[in-house]
Amino acid sequence: MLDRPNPAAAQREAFRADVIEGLSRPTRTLPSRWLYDDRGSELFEAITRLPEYYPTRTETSILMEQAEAMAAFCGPRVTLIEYGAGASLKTEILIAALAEPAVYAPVDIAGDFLLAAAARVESRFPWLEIRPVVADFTADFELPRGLPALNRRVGFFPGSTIGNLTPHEAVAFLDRMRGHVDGTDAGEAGRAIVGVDLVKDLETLLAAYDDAAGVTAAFNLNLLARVVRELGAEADLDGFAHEARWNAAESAVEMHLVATSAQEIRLDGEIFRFRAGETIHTESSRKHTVEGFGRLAAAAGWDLGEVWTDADEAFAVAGLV
Ligand code: AVJ
Repeated sequence: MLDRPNPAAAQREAFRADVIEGLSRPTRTLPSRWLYDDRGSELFEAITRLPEYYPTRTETSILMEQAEAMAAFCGPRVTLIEYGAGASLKTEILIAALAEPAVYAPVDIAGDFLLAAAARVESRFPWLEIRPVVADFTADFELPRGLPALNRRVGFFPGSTIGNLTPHEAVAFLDRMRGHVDGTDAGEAGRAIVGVDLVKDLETLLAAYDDAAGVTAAFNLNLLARVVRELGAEADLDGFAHEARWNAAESAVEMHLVATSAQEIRLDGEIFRFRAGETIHTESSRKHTVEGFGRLAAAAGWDLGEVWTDADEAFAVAGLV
């Protein structure tokens, strides 16, 4: 029999390598992308509906109010390239306002998820040409040849996912996106629409990542549960607690798993020891100012063309030109 690549096994080994590497560091870290297994994705969906978690509902209301302006910003005959196709509800608000014809190219690493999202969008917008792209948008990737260019390409990156990237990674991402959208047959320069969560009072920020119902805690602890469930590690899940912290130097809300007493995690013959109070850093969610985001965009060759915000300026949707 031929050797076939086994994506599930490859994923598990990548997860194992990240866990061993991350727990071996002096500051223990687990990459936030492992938060999103099926259970984690479900918990994140629940987070977006929490009273304390303002970003999703604020961004959605900005899109609803500004859909016409954003569609005008895209222009006629647009190819909309969405990075990470998990946000189809928000995408549908924008697509509904676009002029016909248009092309929608959702990019996502999870093929099943991508095709399900594409099918949903297709049933609602039969006039739309849909070209799903299976790729890891956090890595360097090329758009497939033959993706229609029509008049203009617009990169769409909602959800404030840009906040999970370091400034260096954010500039690299924005630069790569510019490469994807520039240079169509019609010669129009590309554009982008990016959701950015803004700096605000600490009470609001921390509550958004430490809700009263404990959903964010369950989301964070699920990562350690995965280490036990999928990698066969031994750990006391009750010995770790969720914590949201503000890192002023990085302008980021961080999620940590704090050892509430001395703890050990055993994995593959290694023992990772924690003193009481030691933590595993699981996510950074950077908060920007409009000016600060403008500087990141400028470093990637973009200008801030439009900035759409809510009345409280809690969240911004930036139109890059
Ligand atoms: C999906 C990355 C935008 O950082 O706000 C929500 C993830 N983590 N609560 C965010 C998250 C904890 C979310 N992003």
